[in-house]
Amino acid sequence: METIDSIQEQRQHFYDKINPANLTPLWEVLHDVITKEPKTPCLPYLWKWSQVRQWLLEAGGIISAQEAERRVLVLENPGLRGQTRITHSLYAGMQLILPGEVAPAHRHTQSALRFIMQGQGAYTAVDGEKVTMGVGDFVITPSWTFHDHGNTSSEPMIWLDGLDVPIVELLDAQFMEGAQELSQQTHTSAAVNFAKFGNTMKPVNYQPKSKTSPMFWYPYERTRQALEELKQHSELHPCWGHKLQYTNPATGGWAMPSIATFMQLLPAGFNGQSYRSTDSTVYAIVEGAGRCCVGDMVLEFGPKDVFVCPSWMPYRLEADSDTVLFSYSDRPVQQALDLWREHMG
Ligand code: 1HN
Repeated sequence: METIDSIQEQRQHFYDKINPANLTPLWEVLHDVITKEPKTPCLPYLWKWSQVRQWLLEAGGIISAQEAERRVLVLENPGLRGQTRITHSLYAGMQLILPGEVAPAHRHTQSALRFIMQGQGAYTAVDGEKVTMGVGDFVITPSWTFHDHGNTSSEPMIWLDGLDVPIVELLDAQFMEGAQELSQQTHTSAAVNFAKFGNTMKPVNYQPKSKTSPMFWYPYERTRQALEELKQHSELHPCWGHKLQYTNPATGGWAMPSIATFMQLLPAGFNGQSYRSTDSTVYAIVEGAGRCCVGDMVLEFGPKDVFVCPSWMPYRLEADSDTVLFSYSDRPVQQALDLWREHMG
């Protein structure tokens, strides 16, 4: 009769035999790979603005934007250290440009968003169009478009970068190149772009060049006005308050093909119900203060703090004063693959 030990031995012998041929038995790993629910290494965490800002300005004293190419402190998830990412699928970093500096022009297949945290008047040039950025503005750098940044103002400029770096890495579709010139010659300003696409209209002969929104500058003032209007006259959602998604005005779909972006308002005293979704989400506070109760953690937030909620972990939002939150996630990718789920309560 075969004993359990001898069966194990026989199996191990078999595994050892097939191993050099790069074969492995699925049944030994099946339930580690196909889990009942999302099993993310991503952990909840909050980065305090005062601390990040201080260290970023300190970095400004030890390396120039030009030498660094991009002077950025990566917000690395504590569960994903060494992997240059804030969630399993998305990157986040805080970038500093000092007065007079330029970050040289380059392009890559990774898509980027900028969300402005501090300063007014620095610019980013995207494919020859110049965007002057202010606090709360959301700016897009589509895949494979040349972009450079410069600060012609007298104040340091800091913004949050969000990129789909880990998604592009997973797909082994990374390409990057520098431009001939340090800074691009700009031929038009984002105000023209906004006139074309920012008023629920579009040029009559518009032909999309890519899946990314042709409007790549979403000024805060307009978004804030819309949220204020909703606060006065619209019903509050029990989980997310008043929440809008940024859209591609030509399609009504997401502004970026790989990253969903949102802005929401939680009125003072908001005590949100529990919510979870499969898209791990990065939040940046624009105005106000409150807390996010996520898993067994309470993340107390104030203006310009950044925090992350992992996939499928229930969380609740509370606001002490009127609070405006920008957020981004990989929801468009999950929806394109019919994977996205949410659950309330
Ligand atoms: C990048 O190009 C920028 O253009 C910022 O400002 C952060 C992180 C990874 C890869 C490329 C930028 C980046 C990046």
